[in-house]
Amino acid sequence: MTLKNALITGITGQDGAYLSSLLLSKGYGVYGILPRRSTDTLWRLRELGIAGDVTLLDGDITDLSSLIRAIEVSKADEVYNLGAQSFVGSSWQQPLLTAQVDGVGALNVLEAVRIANPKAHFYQASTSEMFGLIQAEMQDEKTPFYPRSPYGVAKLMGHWATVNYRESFGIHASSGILFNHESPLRGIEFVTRKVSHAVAAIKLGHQSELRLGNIDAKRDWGFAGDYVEAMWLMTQQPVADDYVVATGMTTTVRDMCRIAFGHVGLNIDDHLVIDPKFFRPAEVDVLLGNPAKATAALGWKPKTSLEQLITMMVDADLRRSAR
Ligand code: NAP
Ligand code: F7E
Repeated sequence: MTLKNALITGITGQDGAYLSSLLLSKGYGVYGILPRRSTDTLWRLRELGIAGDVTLLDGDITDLSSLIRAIEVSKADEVYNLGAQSFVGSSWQQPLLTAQVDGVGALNVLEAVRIANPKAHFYQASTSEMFGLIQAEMQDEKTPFYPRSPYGVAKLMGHWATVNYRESFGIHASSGILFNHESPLRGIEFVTRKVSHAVAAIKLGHQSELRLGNIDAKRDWGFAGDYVEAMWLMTQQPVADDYVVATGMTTTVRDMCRIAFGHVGLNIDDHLVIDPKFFRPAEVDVLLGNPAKATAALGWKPKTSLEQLITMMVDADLRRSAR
């Protein structure tokens, strides 16, 4: 018998897979929205061995009626809105789609909750990209936002819609302002996975160089498996609120690369090529989060160091490439 039911948008993404695994381990019935795609998107759920344990419902966060139906069918007690066009780089090429999915999409999910089950607890996947051009050396829940990409702008709408539905309708709606989190299930277009994949391929002799853009950018990187625990903890609180989830450490892309290359005994200078193609129209130079509120109120702390994370990713890509 399942204790509670959860509905996850973005269930086929990195966080959707780890969150599903966490909720299944807690005895939840896990349902996910599956947007229509012409290619197979279930590889992450398969890699975690849980593809057969979740129930997938046709739907899209740009389609309100599919969301209402999904909340009704799943009888969801908790709704996690992780669905997004999440690649910052693409958001300059597809700003309107990004706004529809990441901004209006979040509003659609909130509306579906309000219409179909206003008692459900709601989680919104907000992001450190909302801080953009940082207004404080260390960013926390009180730091003013200054997004630097169409992605950051769209996510700000989702964030404020969450706050507004909490204040307007009393919905238990929390916004997790999560800093970058990575894993072996990260999409190949994001820099950590691009690096781990390339390092494995170079080590195995399948390629010789890695082309990157701005390696001076600094990010506060954590492990996705740790971060989905914070999402769940937010929806368990008696009162909904917003929380920064981060490690409190920041590292340049260059130093992250050094960890990856060093792990397999390669020298970064022999393989790294700077390619202007990967520079962005406006950059977020540095992000550094302060997770003190999440630690105090939720008892959440990151468990995985950057070294552990990057070596885990390189090892996973070595195994995949060897296969
Ligand atoms: P991800 O791997 O890119 O996953 C995004 C998910 O959203 C995929 O399952 C994707 O499905 C789905 N999706 C895209 N368009 C959709 C639509 N119109 N309707 C329904 N689903 C749709 O992203 P992630 O890293 O797991 O991140 C999860 C969430 O957290 C995202 O909202 C992201 O913006 C946010 N976030 C991520 C980070 C991070 O560092 N990872 C940090 C802060 C916030 P398809 O694969 O079929 O397109
Ligand atoms: O870039 C620099 C790039 O694409 C990190 C998403 O999950 O986290 C993610 O957004 C940094 C940037 O992540 C390359 O310019 C250099 O400064 O891995 P990324 P992101 O843009 O920080 C936030 C919190 C989210 O919410 C997003 O959904 O690395 N960089 N050279 C590069 N980045 C990429 N992708 N590729 C390069 O070749």
